[in-house]
Amino acid sequence: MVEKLAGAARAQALAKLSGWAEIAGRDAIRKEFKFKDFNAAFGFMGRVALMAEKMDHHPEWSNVYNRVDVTLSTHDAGGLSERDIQLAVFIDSLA
Ligand code: H2B
Repeated sequence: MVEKLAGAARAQALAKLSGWAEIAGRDAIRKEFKFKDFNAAFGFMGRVALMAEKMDHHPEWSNVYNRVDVTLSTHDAGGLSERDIQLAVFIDSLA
């Protein structure tokens, strides 16, 4: 079972990220990515999808043309966990 991040550990984990915002009313983080065109956006999604499968940790996301809106939260934990931070760091390394 994955532990939900809380207190100082949560604050420290979030401090590693930039551009991710906490969502009001739910323990999750969100970031919007903008690309040159649909091809670049979908390529990004493909790379994230491969890592998501490898980690068995999946984003909630939507795509409109060149924009990809990503929300991360750990469903099994009912909130933010270290897994979301790891996936966010990976996603930022691509974008
Ligand atoms: N993704 C996310 N974001 N949170 C989870 O709790 C989660 C997941 N659990 N992907 C995994 C799959 C779980 O449902 C499977 C059975 O391992």
